[in-house]
Amino acid sequence: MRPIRRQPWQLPETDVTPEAAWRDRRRFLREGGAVLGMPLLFGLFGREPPPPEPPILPGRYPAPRDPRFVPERPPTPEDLFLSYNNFYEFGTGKDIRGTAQALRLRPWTVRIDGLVERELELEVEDLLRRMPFEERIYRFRCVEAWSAVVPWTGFPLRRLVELARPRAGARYLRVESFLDPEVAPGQKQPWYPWPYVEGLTLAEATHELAFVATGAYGRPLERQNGAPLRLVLPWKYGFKSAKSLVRFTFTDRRPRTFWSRVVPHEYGFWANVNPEVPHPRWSQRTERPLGSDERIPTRPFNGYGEWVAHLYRGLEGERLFM
Ligand SMILES: Nc1nc2c(c(=O)[nH]1)N[C@H]1C(S)=C(S)[C@@H](COP(=O)(O)O)O[C@H]1N2
Ligand SMILES: [Mo]
Repeated sequence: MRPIRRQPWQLPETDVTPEAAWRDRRRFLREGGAVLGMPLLFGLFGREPPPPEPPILPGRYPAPRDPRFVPERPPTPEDLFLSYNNFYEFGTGKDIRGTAQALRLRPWTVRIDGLVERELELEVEDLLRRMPFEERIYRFRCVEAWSAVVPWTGFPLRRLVELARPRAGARYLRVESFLDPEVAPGQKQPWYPWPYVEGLTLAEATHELAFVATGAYGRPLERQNGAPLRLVLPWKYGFKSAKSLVRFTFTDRRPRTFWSRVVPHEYGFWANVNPEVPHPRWSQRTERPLGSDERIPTRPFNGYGEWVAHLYRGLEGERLFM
């Protein structure tokens, strides 16, 4: 269904700007810009450009590469990684790079709470300073059947678990993305259960492959890719790798994840990659590497089965693959 067509002088709610910006625009119009036409002007001046922010710990990049993780395919071209994104906070399409620039990375407070020895709240720079950085080139497989090969920089998630010191009853780690509808237009859509939440078992969170990325391609992450820190779980579908995290909670209950709440029969808790288990609306047998038109076979656990298959022994009754 299409909404009634808007008149040119009517703006959608999302374009409402602070008064200061609006006054400047009025002055601009008065001073002769009006001939360009209203819609164009609102498009160009609807948002104040945010002041630039210095990158976070730029001196830590590039980090030494872990030679255990070198996939057979070359990395995805960086410009594609930076411009073809999934980040519903900023829109449902793949072209959210521009919109995502509104995200402010300072202050960025990270909370570690729940069943831990001592709850922590610290600025992202303080957290990252305590972590050893390395580079890992991982395969990345989106549930929509496109894939990438990405040189991430960051640290094993296990290091963060060690810092948190979970108590005996903790069985799951729940992660939460930022919540700020002022900068993230997608979060004004009330039919989504914001903020974005993901979760994994503690056995998964402390597994050698579970990674927290703070950078990619040898420099700090850009906002559209989940700055300042995100998960990377290369054996699971991409939606498990939650972006722009502000909270890590240790709990005894399986977290209700964002996508499992939106479409429970399509996106479950485990979401391990498996070519034999189709999505209800498409096959998962093959994938399209970003930047190519060919389709290549998808592998169980995205090719990381030797590393992770043991995590799921005894769990065969669970819906492990979607
Ligand atoms: N907070 C948040 N994290 C998210 C998403 C999202 O919409 N919001 N999308 C997920 C999906 S479906 C994918 S495929 C990857 C995409 O990561 P990329 O854009 O860096 O390639 O981010 C994941 N993490
Ligand atoms: Mo995805």
